[in-house]
Amino acid sequence: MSATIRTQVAIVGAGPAGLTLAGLLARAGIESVVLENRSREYVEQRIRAGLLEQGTVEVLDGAGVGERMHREGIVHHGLHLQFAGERHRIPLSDLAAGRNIVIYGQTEVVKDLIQARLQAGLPLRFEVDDVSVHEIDSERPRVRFTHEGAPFELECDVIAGCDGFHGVCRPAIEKQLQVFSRDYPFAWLGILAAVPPSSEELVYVHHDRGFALLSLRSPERSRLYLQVPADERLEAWPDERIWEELQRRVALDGWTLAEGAVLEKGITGMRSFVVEPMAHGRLFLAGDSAHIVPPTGAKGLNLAVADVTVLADALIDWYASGNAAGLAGYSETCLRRVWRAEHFSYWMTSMLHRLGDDPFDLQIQLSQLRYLVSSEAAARTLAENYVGLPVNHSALAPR
Ligand code: FAS
Ligand code: PHB
Repeated sequence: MSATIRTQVAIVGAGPAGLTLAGLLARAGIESVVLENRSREYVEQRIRAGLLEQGTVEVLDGAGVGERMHREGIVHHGLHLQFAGERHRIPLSDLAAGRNIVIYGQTEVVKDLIQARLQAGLPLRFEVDDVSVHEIDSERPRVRFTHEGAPFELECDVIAGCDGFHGVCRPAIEKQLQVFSRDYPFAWLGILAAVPPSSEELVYVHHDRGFALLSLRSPERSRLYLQVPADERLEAWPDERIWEELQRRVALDGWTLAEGAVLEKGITGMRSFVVEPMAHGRLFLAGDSAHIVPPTGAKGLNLAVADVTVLADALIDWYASGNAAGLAGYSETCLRRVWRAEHFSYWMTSMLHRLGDDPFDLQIQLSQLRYLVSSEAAARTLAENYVGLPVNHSALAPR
């Protein structure tokens, strides 16, 4: 016999989307229960995104978790493109109305959101199992799950499917969805290294051996990526080989890449993926459950936060005044930003990665890169997409 619990919004998934949504709703006095199938330790240690758009920073401030982000986050006003033995800076803030980006790992964002949720004594259950969603076409949807061996039924008004690409929420409405997708013939091998970054700002490297990216997590921790074949195995990449390949791809006269102990390494597949619509009945998908971008544009985490800002805004209106227009328009509103980020991520990925052996591709890429570093209009296109379009903040407006 299941125990029945009740809330206003059931949130499946405690990643950036689910946790940010819970925080925004709590600030507006709307109850939610967050259900996560992994342990707290697992979700807090899962190394993923590293770069926050200014809009994301503002939303996290609005969710009440900005203090450590501002203290430890590193503000960047530019990035570098490297190709054909040259390195060129793109002055992002100068080109994008003063907007900037902040280097602050997704692990830290998740830790801050979990800490705030638990400190407020609000419901967040880790290590739940057998999650399933039901009655989403009714006004009384419910989520069934087990926790610590006991069965539960969570009655709610709305379910937020924030359970990522491999979750259970999108499959629950897959018959109502149109899928758009593209898989890439390469992946990223990423490392976290105990060495100060050799470049203060990010460097995106186009090289005939393949793409590389120099990023960071702190003044003491570098985050670096290498393009590898899509089916590459991590075992084929001992640390020595990783550093040797990075040195070959990022070499630049008068500059050296410092090496250090590899603390973590992993391979991330590359795909573009969108489902339309992002909602059906009382189930609303947000973040990776609805869309995936190749990480070249650093959009995944930022899109997830933008989705839940729209959803929070719509829910606040609905609960406050019965106005369901925001919920009815949720999918269309999110998808405008999603497709803009999908194109930008596809464009950055196609421009910077080795696509194969066709010399035509290489010439087109070099032409695009040369145009970007010689035309202010071209560079502005990259800058305004990279720092991100303003996020609608009405969800955070004082009530
Ligand atoms: P998430 O996947 O982060 O969160 C979903 C949560 O739901 C997880 O905690 C999961 O455990 C939980 N869940 C799943 N099934 C469940 C179930 N049945 N019941 C309950 N809970 C369930 N983006 C970037 O911008 N830059 C990057 O460098 C970058 N690197 C990445 C590397 C990897 C390996 C991956 C997979 C993604 C990367 N991303 C990157 C994208 C990533 O940051 C996502 O966009 C971001 O995590 C999206 O957040 P959520 O939508 O919350 O999904
Ligand atoms: C990261 O630091 O993890 C990072 C930065 C920029 C990207 C992708 C990943 O485009």
